[in-house]
Amino acid sequence: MTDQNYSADNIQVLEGLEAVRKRPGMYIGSTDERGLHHLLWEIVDNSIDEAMAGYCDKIRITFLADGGISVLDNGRGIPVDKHSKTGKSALETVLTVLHAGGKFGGGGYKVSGGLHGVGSSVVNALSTKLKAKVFRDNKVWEQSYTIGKPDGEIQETGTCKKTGTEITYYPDDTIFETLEYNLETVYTRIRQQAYLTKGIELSIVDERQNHEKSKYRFYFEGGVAAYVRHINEPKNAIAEIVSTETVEDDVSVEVALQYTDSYTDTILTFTNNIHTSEGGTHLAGFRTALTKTINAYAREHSILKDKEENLTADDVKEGMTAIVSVKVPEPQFEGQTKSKLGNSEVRGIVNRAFSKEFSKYLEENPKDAKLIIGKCLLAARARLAARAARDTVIRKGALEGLTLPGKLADCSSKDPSKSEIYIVEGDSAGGSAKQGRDRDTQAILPLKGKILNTEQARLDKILANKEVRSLIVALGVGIGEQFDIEKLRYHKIVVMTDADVDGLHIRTLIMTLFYRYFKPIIEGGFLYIANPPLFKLTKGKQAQYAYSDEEKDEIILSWGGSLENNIDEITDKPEEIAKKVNIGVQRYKGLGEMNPEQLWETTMDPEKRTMFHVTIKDAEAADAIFNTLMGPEVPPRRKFIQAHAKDAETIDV
Ligand code: 0RA
Repeated sequence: MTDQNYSADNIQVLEGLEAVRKRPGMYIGSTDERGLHHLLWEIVDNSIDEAMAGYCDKIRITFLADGGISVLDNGRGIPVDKHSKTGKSALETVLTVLHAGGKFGGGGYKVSGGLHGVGSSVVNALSTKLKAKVFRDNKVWEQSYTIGKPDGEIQETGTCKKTGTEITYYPDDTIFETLEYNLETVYTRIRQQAYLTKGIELSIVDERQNHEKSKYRFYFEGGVAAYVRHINEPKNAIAEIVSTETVEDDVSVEVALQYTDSYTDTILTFTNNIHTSEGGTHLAGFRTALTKTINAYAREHSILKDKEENLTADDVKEGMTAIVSVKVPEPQFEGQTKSKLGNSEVRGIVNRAFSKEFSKYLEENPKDAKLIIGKCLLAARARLAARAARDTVIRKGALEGLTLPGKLADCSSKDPSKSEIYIVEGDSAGGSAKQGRDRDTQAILPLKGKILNTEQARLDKILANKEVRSLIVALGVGIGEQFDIEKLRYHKIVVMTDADVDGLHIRTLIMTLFYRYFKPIIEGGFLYIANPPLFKLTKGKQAQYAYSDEEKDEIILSWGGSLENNIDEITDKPEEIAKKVNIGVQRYKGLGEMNPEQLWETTMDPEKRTMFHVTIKDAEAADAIFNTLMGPEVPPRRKFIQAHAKDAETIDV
């Protein structure tokens, strides 16, 4: 080594550190809570790499009382002897040179690309202080750093029997917006890592001040199968967990899968323990294998008849939970967030490995096979029925021939910006609304209250419903490919339903319908919810409407208060006051109880009314509620309605 080399090396290091501190986001994504956690993942990932290479089975993360975070493993210990060329130890190189991590991987699996694997040097650069301790060759070695620069040479500080590495760092508060680690976030990530690396024990110790002291240990003998069991805990499994573990051409493949009676699927894919949220070749290989194997089995056992179509990839994944975890020596990450695996050889490897194991499983477990395929067939039938239903509505021109529905009481204005349509629940409320409205600008379309009663109705069926088709025709925008927001006939679409469970039902249905098929209408701000009163209060000739329980009580108190002298006893209970001073309290159970004038005055008069503007977020929430309402099990649905009926009256405003 020459001096020249050494100083050139050092200059590089200093420039590297500076670059990281200047643009931390480039290296760790952000400097908020996420970025702060990223530091920990960087350090822990190195220990996990050591575990994946087979040299380490325990990792402990400690949140120290003094604000530091320490990560200790029982691996081989990062080498501390000086490299002949650079004059630096592997330890110092790993901690000071950008992207140095992989070079010392010594085989093993090392991750590259994306934000992962940028290396411990980035953590060092973004920490006010970092201390490394290495247990190796019966000796303890220590070196400390300040803002990424070594405080001095590495020191031998004692003897020991164990091997391992301990990194303790103190995130820089001038870089990070917060220094508070979120234990839940840490648990989730660490639990996942424990599932993905069989036999590894990860523990998390919290010694922080102002925190409850805690220690958690994560260890899962079962690997990815245990992960599937964990995810399926709240669900109803219909078959056993299938799992495979193979190695081909240095690519290791672990797959675990289990079917449940749910309609949604959860497929998580990992490459070298990193969640590949955009999927990639491992996912493609898995899905091909799954579809092919199930179809082959179903044909062979005549469950699928000759003339029947093959099950699609979507049919076979309904209700499935699967983990696909591959370890690839040189992963290529692609995609927008670099979380899509690109290695093409992995597709075939996963496909072969899983096909073989899965067909063996089906042959050996005919009962499970029957249940699984039965479930897939059901999904296929629903898909075909949905397509047929959708075709009847969406088919080109299907709506064109239709004239405006007879039930629609249209407004005389043809200017959409001045026109409103009230979608009203039930014919009787529709009648009041028709009489009470401003005919120039307000159209009324009554919808039958019971359109949503079909058990397990899919939205496609609802689309084929006559009532709903009337609505679509009335709006004028078409649907599917023909949708054209420019043709919208009303710039205010107001959903006016009763304040009860049925009303909530219809409102949820309409919001979901718009969310899924007419999103631009919501985005354009054209969808509203009417706000009818809940009470009418009368006292002599005075009358006032209340739109909430609180408002009703306020009115009673104010009226009662002004007549205080007439009350013998002092009370602040609104019901008692109402009785004592002869206030009439009429609760409106439905819109139908209001006469046309009342409906106009309280709910429809643009000068006086209040309405809730529906945002995409509201509609998204409605969509989620819709899924629960339309779910297969009746009891949870009922429970949900009971639990939320009251909230829903107020939250989605
Ligand atoms: C390269 C070589 C060797 C160990 C490690 C890396 C290593 C790195 C980290 C990072 C955190 N914990 C770690 N443990 C080990 C040792 C090579 C040998 O002993 O032959």
